[in-house]
Amino acid sequence: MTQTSTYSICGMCTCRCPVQVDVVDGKVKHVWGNPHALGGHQLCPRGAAAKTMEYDNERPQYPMIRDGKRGTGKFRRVSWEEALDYVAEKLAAIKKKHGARALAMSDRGGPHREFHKTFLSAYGSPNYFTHHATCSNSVHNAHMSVAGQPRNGVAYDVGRCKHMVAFGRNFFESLKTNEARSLIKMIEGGGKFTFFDVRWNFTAAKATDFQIVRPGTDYAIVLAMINVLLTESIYQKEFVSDWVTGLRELEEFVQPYTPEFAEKESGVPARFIVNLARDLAAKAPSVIIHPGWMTAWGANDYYLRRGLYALNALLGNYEAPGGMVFSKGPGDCGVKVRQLTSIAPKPETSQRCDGIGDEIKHLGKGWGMLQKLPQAIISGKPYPVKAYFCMRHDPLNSLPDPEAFKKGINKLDLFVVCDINWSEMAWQADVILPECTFLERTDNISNLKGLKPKLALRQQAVEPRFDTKPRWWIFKELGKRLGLDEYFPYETIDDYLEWSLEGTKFKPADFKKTGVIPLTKNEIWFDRKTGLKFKTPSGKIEMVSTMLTEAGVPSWDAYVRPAKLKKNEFRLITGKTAVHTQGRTTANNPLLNEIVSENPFQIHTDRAKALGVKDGDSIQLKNGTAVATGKVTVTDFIHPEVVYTLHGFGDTVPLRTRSHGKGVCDARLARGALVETIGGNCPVTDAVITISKAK
Ligand SMILES: Nc1nc2c(c(=O)[nH]1)N[C@H]1C(S)=C(S)[C@@H](COP(=O)(O)OP(=O)(O)OC[C@H]3O[C@@H](n4cnc5c(=O)[nH]c(N)nc54)[C@H](O)[C@@H]3O)O[C@H]1N2
Ligand SMILES: Nc1nc2c(c(=O)[nH]1)N[C@H]1C(S)=C(S)[C@@H](COP(=O)(O)OP(=O)(O)OC[C@H]3O[C@@H](n4cnc5c(=O)[nH]c(N)nc54)[C@H](O)[C@@H]3O)O[C@H]1N2
Ligand code: SF4
Ligand SMILES: [Mo]
Repeated sequence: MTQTSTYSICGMCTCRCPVQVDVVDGKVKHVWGNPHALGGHQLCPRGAAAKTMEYDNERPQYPMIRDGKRGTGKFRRVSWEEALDYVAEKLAAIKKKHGARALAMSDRGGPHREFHKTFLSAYGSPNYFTHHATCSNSVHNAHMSVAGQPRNGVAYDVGRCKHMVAFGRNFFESLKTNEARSLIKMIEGGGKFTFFDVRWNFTAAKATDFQIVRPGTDYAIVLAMINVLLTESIYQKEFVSDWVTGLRELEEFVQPYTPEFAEKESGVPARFIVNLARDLAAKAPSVIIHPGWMTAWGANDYYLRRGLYALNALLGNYEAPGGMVFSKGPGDCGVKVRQLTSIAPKPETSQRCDGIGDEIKHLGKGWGMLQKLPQAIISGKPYPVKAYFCMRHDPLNSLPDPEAFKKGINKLDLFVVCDINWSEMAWQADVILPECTFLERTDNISNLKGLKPKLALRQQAVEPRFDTKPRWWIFKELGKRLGLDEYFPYETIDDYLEWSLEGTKFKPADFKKTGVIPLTKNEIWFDRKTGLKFKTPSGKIEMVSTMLTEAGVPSWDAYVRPAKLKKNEFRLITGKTAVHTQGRTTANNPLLNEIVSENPFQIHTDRAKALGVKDGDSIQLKNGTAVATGKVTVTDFIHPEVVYTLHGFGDTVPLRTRSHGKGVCDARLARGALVETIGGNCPVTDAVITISKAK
């Protein structure tokens, strides 16, 4: 018997917890938390189910080319040579006829994008998209406008925080394991945690104070909290005078938004809002108003997130212990890890097909608005888009209204999917390039940013079980076929790692010992008086944003009361369960599917009575032509306007036998929400559906 342990990075979701993979005789025995990193905490249920994912045969096992009508699942097995030649020939022809910008690529974000982003740039296209239109677009863009920093430009010093406030950030189900642990510790140590949601959940259960709010009214609460801090003059004056501009304009804007006004809108008592603001002021700057994570909520979301950052600024918590701290990386430790993207040429044009940078000047180009891609493909405007490379991403399940998205896909000359699963996208693809799993491959070096930055490496633990390949190989091979070899200067992953670490004192073998390379012994703090790095034009936190003013976009917009719902109408709100990842990553996992395999719809007791349904009954859900039948769960602990369900069910791919046909696809019911908003997000929770008792 041979036993080995490899340190790596979990790939069962995007939190990327450091792991230890124990392998016996070439087979994964167990996947644990890496004892040398992040306190050696254990994994969440999904991480622990990585072994089950590895030994599941229900995944694409070799490259395939479509051999029948799109969406019928007719594919023929081909060699990697043939698949890559096919893709490269088509891409070369498309570039010749329409220019390189005719290729769009989307992915799931994160640090392991280097190989495919390099490929896209070297090919010459600016049309790179992430999944963020349905995740963090509005909060990211809001922070860029307020502080000139991306959303993750700051981390949360939860351990030392004295009062954490969150609006619908479901810490204990929508997990980031280390953050959940820190928050529990903080609460156990006497810290306060105030939570607002539209329904009770496990996070509400752990909160010291919890309020159920009317959906879409959080902005009124946030403006009222700002109002209290300013009218009672209990904000952090020294910090604000050093670092915040536009205070007078903000003060004027929030005048009408009193706690009494917010109470009328949200249902949260005015007294609660006043006391909350006062308690935060008393504990500032060791307080955090969490700006949110999956913030693709409503059309007004951008201003809600700007308001949340404004609260943090008034409480002076930037770079304060227990507040929001600047994320430090290798650069702050004098270390430069080389990335292929740094040697890739700039695309032939910077004009994006979604209009960001041209008609939309206030949003960042780095993430894009994928919801606009189908429109660009169909209209050919601003120019033809003919090919789409979908990398570890399943927009047919994660963006609202898959049928509308499919109309765009149907017009493409080439549609390539690289996945480890039979995703909804893979099922529609022209070519499937199956990647090997995270346990079977080594990826590029990633940064664990924070007060004590580290380098981390996902390292191969076992041999691929099928004819699948890692991304570093796939994009090098595609690049070779298109004459782009020079941008992939390696033959093996070890060559690549050597290249990446050249100029540092580290070697790839250094990752073998513990899986991570610490870059500092002590925490790194910037000087709060002189050293804060706000990358706005003024170098300050801007309550009136120079960038927005130049783009003709107001810095603050009036609170708009959510539309009144008719009888039988509900707002469809969705979220995560602790045992699944998003849509298609784990729904078919043998172990996790056994624990949660369906998504009942939760509604309030009074509404259930009015509809004549009781717990466990079947209901019909309708939004335009989208109709579905699901099971109802009745509870007192949800806002009466809301119907809540778990995201990611209603799988249409027959080869996923455990998840196929189970539950209801929320994305299909969110018809009509495939539009842009001021923050670049899809207004996912603005979808209104009609419910009746199923016949
Ligand atoms: N287990 C698990 N963990 C995950 C993930 C996963 O798929 N599974 N995904 C990861 C990813 S990519 C992300 S982005 C994060 C997401 O983490 P979260 O941002 O916490 O996102 P959700 O799970 O969508 O939870 C959103 C919460 O907001 C509430 N909500 C909706 N509308 C409103 C409103 O108008 N007001 C208020 N106050 N609340 C509202 C919902 O009821 C729900 O409880 O989770 C991460 N962690
Ligand atoms: N209605 C509604 N919509 C939502 C949400 C919601 O709560 N409600 N949540 C939103 C959020 S927060 C997010 S982040 C998005 C996520 O949306 P997506 O990014 O589309 O998430 P997944 O469905 O997990 O799809 C990721 C794809 O990557 C594949 N994959 C996993 N691991 C690997 C790998 O190692 N290599 C490769 N090549 N592929 C891999 C999976 O099989 C899956 O097909 O969804 C959003 N959409
Ligand atoms: S939160 Fe869970 S699934 Fe995500 S990386 Fe960590 S252990 Fe893996
Ligand atoms: Mo997300």
